[in-house]
Amino acid sequence: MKIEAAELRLISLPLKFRFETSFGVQTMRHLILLTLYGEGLEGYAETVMEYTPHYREETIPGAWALLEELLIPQVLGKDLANPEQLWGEIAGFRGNKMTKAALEMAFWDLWCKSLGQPLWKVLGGVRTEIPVGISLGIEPSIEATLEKVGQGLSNGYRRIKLKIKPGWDVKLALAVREAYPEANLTVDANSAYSLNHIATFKALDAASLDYIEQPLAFDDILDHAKLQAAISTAICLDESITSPEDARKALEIGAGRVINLKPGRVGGILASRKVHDITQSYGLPVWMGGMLEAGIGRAANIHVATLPMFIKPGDTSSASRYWQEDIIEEALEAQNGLMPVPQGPGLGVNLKRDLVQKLTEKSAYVTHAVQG
Ligand code: OSB
Ligand code: MG
Repeated sequence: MKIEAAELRLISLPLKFRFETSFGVQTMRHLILLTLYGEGLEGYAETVMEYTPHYREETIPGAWALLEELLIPQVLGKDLANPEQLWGEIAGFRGNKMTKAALEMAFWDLWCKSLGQPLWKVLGGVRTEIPVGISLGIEPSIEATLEKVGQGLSNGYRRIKLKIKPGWDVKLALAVREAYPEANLTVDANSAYSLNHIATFKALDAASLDYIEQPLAFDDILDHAKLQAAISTAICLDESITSPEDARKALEIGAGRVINLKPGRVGGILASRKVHDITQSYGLPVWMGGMLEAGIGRAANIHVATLPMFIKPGDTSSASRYWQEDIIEEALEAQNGLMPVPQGPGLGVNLKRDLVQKLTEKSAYVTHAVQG
């Protein structure tokens, strides 16, 4: 597959809900939509990083420059037999996992389309629908949270994740547990705590949570291991895992017992499969995380979540929860907490071209290969 040209579009989509986490409030989702052209086909990708570096280090302005000036020129005009060969061209560039993952996602879509196969089959997936839950932001009150939890459960979602921050944690979790004794509940701190808060986490044990997601620093595993040894609830790592090696080291030292796998964060789909295989070798589950993806990224997450160890419900809930109108033609909607897997070639989804054109804030067309 020869990549002949690439197009970048900066798009902003208004979220249907105000999404507050310990690191900030989101009301819009910003993304770079990447299209790769080759052999008369189009491969799509959507970036996952935040506009600003509040979750991990990467940013949309940084990703735009890196894609336009370095990554795309590095692969243009080259005949690449598979995604491994794409990595052969870009692996020497360090870091920037989310940006590289976007290039890789578009190549997977293009390549699977050339094979006439859906991505999940090429990856070795085993499911045609995946179990999903929802991630609830920090709401104005416990009463408002209880109402949203109730709605989520009655819509069939299989797990409810509550965002927490210091001062908005134990009371909230215990109140939700009391109201919904049987619900599969988790919390996500997005790195807002330190080991000084061990008492808070010991108190959270009483809420019978399935896991506590990323309590400590975004780049830590050692303190997570200390915390995990001090509490009975499982720790789930999100921000801290940016590669298969991170996953191996974290599980080796007992920094957690579950991984939230976001393909962008670990450097793409090949890396996701490796993280998946590592957790399998430890006999531990993974689940598919989310970054408030629009249709392209949501579809990619669904395909990856068909791998065998994605046992726990993920964050890939119905697109209609997030958007008045998604950027793809297909409706990615869960039924009774199960999200069907698209069956067309590649990602199996098609862009709403008029809408994408209307939403585009800037664009660039890249046709030059790297010099020398
Ligand atoms: O920590 O999992 C997270 C969204 C943006 C950034 C980080 C996170 C999240 C979510 C939402 O929890 C998941 C989703 O609904 O896509
Ligand atoms: Mg998280």
